[in-house]
Amino acid sequence: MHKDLQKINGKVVIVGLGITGIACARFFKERGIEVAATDSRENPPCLEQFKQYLPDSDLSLGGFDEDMLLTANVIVISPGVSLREPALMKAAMSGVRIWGEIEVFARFVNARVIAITGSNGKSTVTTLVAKMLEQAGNKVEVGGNLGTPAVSLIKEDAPDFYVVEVSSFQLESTFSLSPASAVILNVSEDHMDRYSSIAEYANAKKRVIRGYGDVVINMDDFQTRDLLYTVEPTRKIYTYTLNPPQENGFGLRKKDGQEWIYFDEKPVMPIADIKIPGMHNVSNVLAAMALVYAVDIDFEPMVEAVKDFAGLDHRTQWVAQANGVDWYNDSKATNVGATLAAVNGMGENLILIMGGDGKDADFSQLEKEFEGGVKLVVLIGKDALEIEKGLNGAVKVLYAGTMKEAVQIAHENAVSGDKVLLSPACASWDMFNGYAERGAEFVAQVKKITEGEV
Ligand code: UMA
Ligand code: ADP
Repeated sequence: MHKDLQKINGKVVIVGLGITGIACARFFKERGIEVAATDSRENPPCLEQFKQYLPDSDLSLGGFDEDMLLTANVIVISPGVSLREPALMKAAMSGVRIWGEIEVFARFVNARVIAITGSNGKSTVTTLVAKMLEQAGNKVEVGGNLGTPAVSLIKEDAPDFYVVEVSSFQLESTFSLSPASAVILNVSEDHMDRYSSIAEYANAKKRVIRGYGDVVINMDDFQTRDLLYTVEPTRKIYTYTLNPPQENGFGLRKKDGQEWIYFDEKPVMPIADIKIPGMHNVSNVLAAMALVYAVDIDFEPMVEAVKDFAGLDHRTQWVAQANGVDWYNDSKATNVGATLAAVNGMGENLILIMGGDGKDADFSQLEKEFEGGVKLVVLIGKDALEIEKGLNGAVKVLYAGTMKEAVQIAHENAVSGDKVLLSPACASWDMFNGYAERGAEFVAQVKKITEGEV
């Protein structure tokens, strides 16, 4: 029997019945462990699946069941649930162990792990790393915050690598993960409705580089650059930067009049061969290269994978051109840092559709950054007014009640040479079931309104 199954020696109580909760419930049930579950919601998304796969298990809904939690040998929490929940604090204080799903993954994983966190760029880098490893002939399982819960990636027939995107929510309750290589891509404000400060949020992210593996450091972000001095001297470090590379690092240099990616003194590829737009994506490519270089992948498969990679949907994705106006879907920009990266990469004559659930973010940085390049902001969603306050009169603002109306307003105001960009800087939950639904609705409305136009 696996040593961690022996350690559990009793019941696992799952907290939260979203996709993580159901994956964990099934994981333990399949290994012969007694499972129970509780959720603060009356009707959590995976309730029916739980009833189907675990018909005999205890279930308590509409609040975290303190009594059930106190009977647990191990509690497994979902990322959407904070460790600060009073019922969980009480259980922890009475000695019950609390593991997040990534902690379960870390204990049972049977191959090398590459782990990626950061405020922005995680999904892009995670996907690119997996493609580079596959290009080099490896068998790879990829998931985590990207969409497939990490525990459900674990197969008896082990792959060569697991590549996991991990969020700060997941890292809070993770302590045994020791990735072969790991990175914190960047730290900018997000999830301020969950954390008391950006320092607390950054500290959660820093848990990704615990363990013994190699560490990849972004030298262009002051929050991550400092890791150089805090990582144990026994660990191998690889750096990356949009400036000339450091020793053992990836960076950019001019070669024959073109900007090239270099590793140390070795030219790797011209950045003109990268399909995904913007300098933030060049930074993402450098991060992915450093992560796989650390596990001994050659330059050739790295470069092949980069050249092939057209990017993920909903990330600064070109949608249509009509009447000389280009439309872009960046629905995945769910915080201010992501929207700023997209806006900076797009240049001038921008009409921006923004808004949604702002997660208590500070929108005042937008004022300075939008001046000049952005000609109109169309606001939707719950925190539209907060964004207008943050803009402080720097840009013209119009309000829309729906995505359809927002697209109509953008269409009426756009002239040839303009770009319309959906880059909300907010979560979507107030109006949609996630960023993908929001992006799909935008694309559908754009297609409808530009139909017949050339
Ligand atoms: N919730 C309750 N009561 C509960 C349990 C959850 O109200 O008892 C709420 C949470 O506050 C949250 C929602 O339900 O608003 C979903 O939470 P969850 O933990 O059940 O989420 P899952 O369905 O398991 O999905 C999670 C990640 N969601 C979150 O971290 C909120 C997914 O990331 C991830 O893809 C999935 O696990 C697989 O790992 C989504 C996300 O928004 C895309 N992540 C944040 C981000 O990227 O910024 C961190
Ligand atoms: P995540 O998984 O961290 O949300 P994604 O790769 O899905 O990251 O990209 C989300 C959005 O963040 C993109 O639409 C883009 O606007 C922005 N973005 C991507 N990479 C970066 C980066 N390195 N720095 C800043 N913003 C970025």
